[in-house]
Amino acid sequence: PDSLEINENLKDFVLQQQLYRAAIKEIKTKLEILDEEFQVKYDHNPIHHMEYRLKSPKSIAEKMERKGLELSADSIRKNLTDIAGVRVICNYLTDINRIATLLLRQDDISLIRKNDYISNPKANGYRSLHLIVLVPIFLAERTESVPVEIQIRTIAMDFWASLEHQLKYKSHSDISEGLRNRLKSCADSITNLDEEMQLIYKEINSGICLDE
Ligand code: 0O2
Repeated sequence: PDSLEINENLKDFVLQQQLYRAAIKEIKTKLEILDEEFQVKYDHNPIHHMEYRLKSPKSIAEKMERKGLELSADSIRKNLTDIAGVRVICNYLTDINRIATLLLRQDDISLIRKNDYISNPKANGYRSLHLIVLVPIFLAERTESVPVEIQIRTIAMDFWASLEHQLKYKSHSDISEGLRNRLKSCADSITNLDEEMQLIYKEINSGICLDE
């Protein structure tokens, strides 16, 4: 490619990155507004914290190759829906659906895919609610619908997923069956923990549980 073409490709790439960053900002603001409303109304924050990431060009290229897709801007735009990622770490189990429902109810948000790994955990024990949504970005000349992957999980689920991800990444060969079983058993303990913390929260907040 000549330098003009490289320049155009680069410009296209930078513009695309800006769109995905804008989409992350929109989702971040929407979620912060919901969280603040809950704080004011019910003295409860459903969101513990959020994390954001733009998929790196290297990860984009690897994923396109893995899926056997052509590495062009057009094909990336059409096929990858997780370039913009927002992770929402909630305090309690019930906060997850509450946040998802309130976000999806908004007029300008449309759901393109939902993977509910909480109702249906993955075989390794991974749990999280994944939503792929489209959010409109208003530019000077046009409006673009931009996909964002939102992963919603509790602090406990996040703890497990972060460590499991690191362990998988660090071990260069496949993890043995024994270790896989132990990781799954940690995931089961975490499920029990989440349920128990939810019950404790509910009792304290409905006044059933009195101080001894
Ligand atoms: P990164 O770096 O976190 O973005 P695909 O995205 O095509 O591979 P699918 O079905 O479209 O698969 O997406 P899925 O399974 O809904 O979500 C994929 C993302 O969820 C992963 O992103 C991880 O962030 C997370 N995830 C899914 N399964 C696991 C798991 O078993 N353990 C952990 N720790 N995280 C998981 P990426 O792209 O793999 O990586």
